[in-house]
Amino acid sequence: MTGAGMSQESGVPTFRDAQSGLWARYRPEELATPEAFRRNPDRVFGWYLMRWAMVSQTEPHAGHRALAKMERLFDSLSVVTQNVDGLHRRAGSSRVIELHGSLGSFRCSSDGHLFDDADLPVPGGESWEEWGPVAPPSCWCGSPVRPGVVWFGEVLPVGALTEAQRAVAEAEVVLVVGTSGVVYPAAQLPYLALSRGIPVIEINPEPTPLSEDANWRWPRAAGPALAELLEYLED
Ligand code: BV8
Repeated sequence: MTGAGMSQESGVPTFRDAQSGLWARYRPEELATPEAFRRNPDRVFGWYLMRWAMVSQTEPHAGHRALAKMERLFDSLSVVTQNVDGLHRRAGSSRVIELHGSLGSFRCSSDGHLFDDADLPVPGGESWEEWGPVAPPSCWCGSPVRPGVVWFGEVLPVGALTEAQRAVAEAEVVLVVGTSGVVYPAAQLPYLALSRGIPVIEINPEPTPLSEDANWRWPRAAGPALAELLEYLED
């Protein structure tokens, strides 16, 4: 199970890192909600377009690649991620459960059908750091296009959550990598494993609410920890 800390070494700011540039004045929780989109669609849509452009320029790191290689060592390894940056798939993982959707899947805010990202507006300005609010394009039905992510106050995709719960409940071991464990219902998943006596290992340089309950805490960054684990497993 991974969180935003899994992508930190790829240069993607974690969800609770201070926002940078123009966005420094907003907390993510103030932008990642349906109310924020209704109230100020240009500001919210601009933030997601900037984030999509940013992650499109990043690369998976050794930790993402190690998880993809572990999938070939263990045919039942699944990656349950809270991240919306698509880096696990780009690293080669195929069994990826995206609990909170994906930055790269823009969709109609009414009937949810996907919007071709080739038709997305490309704001002016030299680079995405200078991008500000951008008016969302309209779907052919007239509704504004929205990012294909799960906002705070929205339910998670039922299939993804059910699949994640099954993967955790049937696991032999659960690695929890790079999450502060404050966002529910995702944060509940390690406790589902613990309630079944399934060992939970936390990989995170900082302690979290899970640290006391996990069977083992490895205070390391995701990249070196997962690369070292892969080396050990391949021996
Ligand atoms: C819902 C997409 C039903 C958008 C995101 C109890 C039950 C159910 C719901 C709730 C509940 N209590 C409260 C709620 C409501 C809410 C919630 O959990 N709020 C929190 C803030 C208290 N939950 C919801 O709204 C969910 N919906 O439950 O629906 C419902 C409906 C209505 C009313 C009630 C219930 C939907 C939540 C999904 C929100 N969308 N993302 C977007 O990205 O813009 S969540 C967002 O936070 C990201 O996905 C992010 O991944 C996620 C969690 O954050 P983390 O991944 O943990 O990242 P964070 O920055 O916090 O931490 C990084 C960690 O990495 C740190 O620990 C750091 O030490 C570590 N780290 C740093 N560097 C490294 C590292 N680790 C390893 N290596 C490194 N190099």
